[in-house]
Amino acid sequence: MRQHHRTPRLLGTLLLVVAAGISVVGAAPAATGVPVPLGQVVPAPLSVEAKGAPYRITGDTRIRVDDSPGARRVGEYLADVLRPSTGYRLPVTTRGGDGIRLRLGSNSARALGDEGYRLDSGRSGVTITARKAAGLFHGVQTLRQLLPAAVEKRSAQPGPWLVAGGTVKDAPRYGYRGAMLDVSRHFFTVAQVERYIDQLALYKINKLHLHLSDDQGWRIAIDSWPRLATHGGSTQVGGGTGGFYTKDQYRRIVRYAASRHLEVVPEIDMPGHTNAALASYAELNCDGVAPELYTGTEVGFSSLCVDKPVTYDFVDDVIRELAALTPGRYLHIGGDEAHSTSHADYVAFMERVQPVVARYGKTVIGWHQLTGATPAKGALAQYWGLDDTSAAEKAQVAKAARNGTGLILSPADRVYLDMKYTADTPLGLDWAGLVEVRRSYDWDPGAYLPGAPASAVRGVEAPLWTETILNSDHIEYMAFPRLPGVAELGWSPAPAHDWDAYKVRLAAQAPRWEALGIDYYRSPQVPWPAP
Ligand code: TNX
Repeated sequence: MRQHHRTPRLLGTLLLVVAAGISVVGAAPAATGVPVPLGQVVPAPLSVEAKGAPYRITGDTRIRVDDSPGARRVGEYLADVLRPSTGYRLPVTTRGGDGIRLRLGSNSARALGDEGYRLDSGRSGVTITARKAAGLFHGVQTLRQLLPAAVEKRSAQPGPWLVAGGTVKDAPRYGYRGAMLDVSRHFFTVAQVERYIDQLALYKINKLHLHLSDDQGWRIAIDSWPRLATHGGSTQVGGGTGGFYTKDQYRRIVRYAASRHLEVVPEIDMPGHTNAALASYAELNCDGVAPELYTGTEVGFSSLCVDKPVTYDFVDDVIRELAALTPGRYLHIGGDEAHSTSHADYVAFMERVQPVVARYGKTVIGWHQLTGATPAKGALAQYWGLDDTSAAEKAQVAKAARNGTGLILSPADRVYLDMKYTADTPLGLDWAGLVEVRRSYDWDPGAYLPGAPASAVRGVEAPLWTETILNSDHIEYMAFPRLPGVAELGWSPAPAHDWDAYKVRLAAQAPRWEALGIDYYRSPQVPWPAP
């Protein structure tokens, strides 16, 4: 079965996978002799050609990696996924031969870029080829989805473990495919963050944005201002004990994310959303009086004191220490809902703070209100408006985009994972409206913001604000099934976008989530298999 035509120039040609969903009916057969169809993957790959006999993983299978640390690490990761459920030894070796092969840097992979890969499957093996370890890692996520859902279980399952024959060529539409977790409104432990990272990796998300400070809590240790964490981190929404990451814990999150090929984007929200900092140090307040800690959910009442020199000592210290902990390119400085800062003060503040980020070697990201000031050269603006955000506000963002500011799209009435699905959703908020699964998927990032050039769009991000989110079950119920759709918007070529095909591929993911213990919302819009 041929699902599309061979494309002469892979990356230049946006044709492709409308076909990926078409031949797919129903969910993945649970460990029968019928392999998962090659196109039944989320996010939809660039191209899929089903052909020839399947590969069968057996007790003799070896994972054969190139002799490089990056390839070996991906091989060990794959072995960790496959060993418990298959019960096989699956040694990782640099010797050639049949089996699962992970190869770096061949000619055919070059065209697929830093995150792309090619997967060839046939009787003698599965070969994943990529230019970089990140591509091998994404190829391994595809391989996981091509195996029966039971492969995700942590105890031995019967199999058989077949991978359909053929070729997948794949590369992302956007380089920025993010998810944000608000660890300020409610604090989440390192283990909870790592669990979410694993779920994001499954869908080829490559940025984890951590909202590390807000009115309700400061969550990262800063040595030069220790009370930020010890006092500012001591509570959360609802009055619980909160918490913060020590520098070592933050480094652990960064390392774990890197092992899943995600880059951490830390955010310190300024000049508003700063009550936790203002409560920790009286001198940061214009009147020199520290407010009480705050455990409610109102926004827009706090501001750093833009006229005070100490404010910029504080900002410099925080950005310097956070930049030193963060190997990634970006540092997010918030800038949203500064309702208690005058416009002139906001502009003056951003003029002074953006160069500090640059001085410590990072690129600024700000919420799109940053476009009301002058975004620094190279800065990215994260758009969180709605369909009915005013034309003037959209025009301001579009104008910045035409002047070179890159855009990350997080429209709140599409991809805010804290919005309720329906009026009955027990968790979440509804200020941006109700966001069912189809609504969150059915839009095009390339054509979303009127007047913004498609080339300004760097990608998409799904934020999860946590005013109502207390634990991993809550995170998962709000993220699944919307998160995989946002991941597909960020990864898959525009012509692959098709709700009717997508909803069938999405439905086929449910047995995987069940095997992984991921709680999810069984939206009536999706043709789920029986549980
Ligand atoms: C708006 S979006 C906020 C957050 C809230 C969120 C709740 C944005 C940049 N700011 O402070 O947590 O709504 O949905």
